[in-house]
This record gives sequence, structure tokens and C-alpha cells, in this order.
Amino acid sequence: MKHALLYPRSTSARSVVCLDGMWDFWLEGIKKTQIPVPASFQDFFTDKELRDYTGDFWYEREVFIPSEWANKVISIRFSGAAHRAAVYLNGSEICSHEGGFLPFCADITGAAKIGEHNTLTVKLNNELHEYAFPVGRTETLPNGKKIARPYFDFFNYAGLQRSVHLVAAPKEAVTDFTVFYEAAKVRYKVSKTAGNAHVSLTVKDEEGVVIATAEGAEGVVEIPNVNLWEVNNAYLYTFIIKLQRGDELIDEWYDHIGIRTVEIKGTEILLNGKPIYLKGFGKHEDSDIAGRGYNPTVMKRDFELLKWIGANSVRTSHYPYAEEFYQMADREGILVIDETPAVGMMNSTMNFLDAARGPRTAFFEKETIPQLLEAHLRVIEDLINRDKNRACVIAWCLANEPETSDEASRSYFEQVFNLAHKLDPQNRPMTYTSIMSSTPDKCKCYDLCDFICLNRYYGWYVFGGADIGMAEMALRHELEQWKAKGLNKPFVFTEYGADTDGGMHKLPSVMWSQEYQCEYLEVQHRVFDSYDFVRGENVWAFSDFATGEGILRVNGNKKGIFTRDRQPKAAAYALKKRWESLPPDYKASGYKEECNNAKN
Ligand code: GCB
Repeated sequence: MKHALLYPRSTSARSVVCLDGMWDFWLEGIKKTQIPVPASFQDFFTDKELRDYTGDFWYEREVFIPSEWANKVISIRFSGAAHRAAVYLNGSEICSHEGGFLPFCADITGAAKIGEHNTLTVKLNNELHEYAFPVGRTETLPNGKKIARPYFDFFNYAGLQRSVHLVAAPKEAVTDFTVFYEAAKVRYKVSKTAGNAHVSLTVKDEEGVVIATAEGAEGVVEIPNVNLWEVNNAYLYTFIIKLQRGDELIDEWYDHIGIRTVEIKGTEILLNGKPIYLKGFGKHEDSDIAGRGYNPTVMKRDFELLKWIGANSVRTSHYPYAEEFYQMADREGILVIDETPAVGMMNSTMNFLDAARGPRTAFFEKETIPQLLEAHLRVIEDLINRDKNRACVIAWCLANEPETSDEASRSYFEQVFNLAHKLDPQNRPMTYTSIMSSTPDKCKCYDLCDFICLNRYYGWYVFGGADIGMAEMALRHELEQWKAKGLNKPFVFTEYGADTDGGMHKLPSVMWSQEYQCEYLEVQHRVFDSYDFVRGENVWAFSDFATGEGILRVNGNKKGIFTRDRQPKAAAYALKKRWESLPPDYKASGYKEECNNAKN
């Protein structure tokens, strides 16, 4: 059944049926209705109670299983069902799954009525816990209302937010495919179910011409005159894996794969051996009405905006995105820092504020930690397994803003990093994003990171508005402390930003005005530009997004450089100007020498 975890693709040996569309939907207290999949359930309804609903809810639809599938292994594949799911076919439970951001599948071969309609029911639950991701808790108020208290700053969207597929595959099937490379030499490994079928690999170029072949489940294919995958200039080969017995085709699956290397040397991030400077954003899967639902129209617009503004990178804050996002990043040549759903690892409903104030919450001393660690290791395995062949993925971000100032976080993260290093066949750089209270003197885990990612809000949560001059001093002071450590690693600002009302102008600036967002960014960039080891800037955030309600959020988080409907704020033009003027290898040692030579 593991074969169904591979991205669902129809071939001459496999059939895939997409189950997206209208499904029946109900929860306690509302009449059965229909809602679309994929989407979050919360933003369709006009009733506030429904939007904030916390607990179990159900999706159901009829699924026809064709009689031609009688000899196949039939699975249902969920690209993501948030936050936990139990799946039933014709009333019998066939599987359950914890976690909303990674795919899982269930074998329904035995339970399915072939050549008939079957009833597929999914019971979902969106409660938050301290032992599951994303971390939070669920409270029952004195008035009896159950409510989710996220320890993170995004709306607790849930539902069948990604596509659902039926997959019919042969009994002897490819279950996994892995590539790793030394430039043009591609090592590959095919895993399959039991059986004696012969494995072969064919590689086609973008014109569909076969340029290399290999035999056997494991080996090396040499790509002649390789077109490397580059930023904004992607090249994807098609790798076709076949299982054959004599002339009979048993199974076939393919993937589009870019060839590139990524490594860190000293303070440089190298792509294909050349230094790169990251320019881009932390993002959310978030749009009007669809919520966190996979939304190809919005995704397309986002990639166009990324290109327009001169960005080259995105962090998938704060969870793995839909698989189609990485496929598009692969095609467009956008670099991705791929993040696990490990967010909220601080005992607070406002960790972004506490980040600035730095209270100790002893999160890693909680009794829920062993169970949370288990969940963490599982998502790392599932994430790396899902995205390991994506050229766009240049690094793994193993957590967002954990309380690493706590001594107890050390042994936790040693285990997290060890597993991730062991699992990634391409040995990509690993990191986590560091919260403001994890200053160089307090952080217990930074040395585990191959590059250091700072989320910093000097000029917003601390020293905002009239105090912005102090913000520059404080940021410089912190960077001096990091410098004094002599880490010889790249630093990337993975978050910095200021909430901004897309309609507000004010001269002189005040916080929340578009002018202030521009001034804030100017200060940060002036500081980044004076430190050689700063090798990337990912602004928080790409666009405004939904959060829970509260006195710090005006209908969501407004730190977007674009509004929620993806129109530019004034800062977008300032960023475009800056990013288009920075050379791709900004700050590279070779680049500096060239500049000096040009001056002399
Ligand atoms: C952070 C969090 C992010 C928040 C952001 C903010 O540190 O990582 O999820 O949205 O700050 O705007 O406060």
C-alpha cells in the first residue's frame, strides 16, 4: 500500500481518480450540507459558532470503484487531512491518521465493493493538544463552548484541505524512489513490493528525448551535458521507473526531477557550487474563503508575485505545504526551506509577543514531551520521504521558534537533528528558526544548525515607532554577539516584519502605516548589509493572513508585503527595487573581490 504514498499519477499500469469536488459535510448541531474539497471548512458559513467550532466533524461522498480494478490494489490517498482523521468505507473503519499536513493512504482492496458505489466517510477533528502538532490546547469554557487555544499565530483552519485520490496499482508495485547526485552522476534507488519483476529507469529531457537509461533497483545514471536546475532557470528531467516481467509491463511511475547540488561552506550557501543570497518570504497557505485549502489559482498568483518582486526563496512556514506547491517551485526555480509542522513549542497563546519579552515557560519539561517528540520524529520521516527528490528544497527547517533557551530543549533537538540527518539522502542543510528570546547567550541549540535562522522584530515588538533608532542599535548589538561567537556559518533572517494596513498612509509615518513598513525594512536591510555572514532575508510575511481574534490582530496578521488578496503594499515596490539590484551571489567572497578590482 506504500506505493500509494508516491504522488498519485496515472500511467499504463496505474489509475488515479481525483475525488475533489463537493462532499457532504456535517457536525453536531448543523444540518448536513455540502462543501468543496479541498478547502478549510471554516470560512464558508455565516455563523460565528461554526467558524470557531472545535471538535469532530464529518465529510462523506460516494465513490465508484470500476470493475476493471478487480485485480488491483486499491487505496485512498489523502494529501492532507487536518488535524486528525478516521476513514471509513461502507461504515467500517479502514485507517486513522494524526497530523494535517502530510499525505497518508489506506488500503481499501478488501473493504471496497468492486463495480459499485461505496460510501467514503471521514471523521476529522481539529482540537489542539500539547502532544500534537501544531501545538496548542483545547479548553471548555464555563458556558460549555469548546475552544482551541493555539500556541501559534495563524487561524486554526482544518478540514480536507488538500486533494483526495483513489489509486489502483498492481500488486507488484514501486513503493519508493530516491535520487541523490554528484553533479551529472545521479544515484538512484527504487523500492518495491515483493516479486521478481525487473526494474528499469529511463531519463527523458524536457523535449521528451531519452537521454539515459539504467537497469536494476539501484545504480547510477550519468546525464550527458547536464542542464542543472538553477534559480529562476529550472530544468526538469523526467525519471520513468518500470517494473517488467519479460515483455509484460507490471508497474510504471514517473517523477519530474531537477539536478542540482546544495551545500554550506563557511558562511556561504552554495547552489551548484555557486554562492547564493536568499531573498524572499515566510508564507502561509492562506486565502479568502478557501482558508488553508490548496488553491491553485492563488498559488499561481503567488509565484507570479514572487518573480515580479525579484524573490528567489520561500520558507513553508509553519508546516509542509501541498505537494503541488513544491512541484511549481521546482518548475519556476524558487528555493524552498521546507518546514515541519513543529510550531507552538512554547507554552503561550501569544508566543510572538513572549518572544520579545522572553519569559521562561519550561515547555520542554512538560510531561507531554516524550509523545510530542515521537510525533516530531514521525513528521520528519514523512516530510523527508515526501519531498526528498524535490530540487527546490534546499534545506529542512525542523521547527519554528521552539523554546531553545530552555536547557531541556537540548536533548530533544539532538534527537530531532540526528534523525533528519540520517534520513535525508541528499544531506541538505538543517536548521530551525530561532525566537527572539533565544539570544546568543541563552540559546542551547544553535550549534545543531548548519545555518542560523533568526526571527527578529526589533522595530516592531520591541523598539517600535518613535523608538526605531533603538531598534537598529539592538539588532546590531545582537549581531555583534553572534559575530563574537565566530561560528563561521551563514545567518538567514527568516522573519522580520511590521504589521501594516494596506489602506493606510501617514506622513510622517506611524506604526501600521505603509510608510512605517518601508522605514522598518530600510533599517533592517541597512543592518543586514553591514554583516557579511548574513546570507539571506525572508520577510515576514508574503501576504496578510488569518489568525485567531485578539487585541493584537486586526482581522488577521497584517505583516504581508501583499494584502490577503495579493495586491502590493508600498513596501512591495521598495523590496522589488532592492532585490532586483542585489546580485545573485551578493556578499560572496568572489563577488567582493570583483567589486574591489573594479574600483581599483
Ligand atoms: C513569529 C511567528 C509567526 C508570527 C510572527 C508575528 O515569530 O513565527 O508565526 O506570525 O512572529 O507576526 O508575530
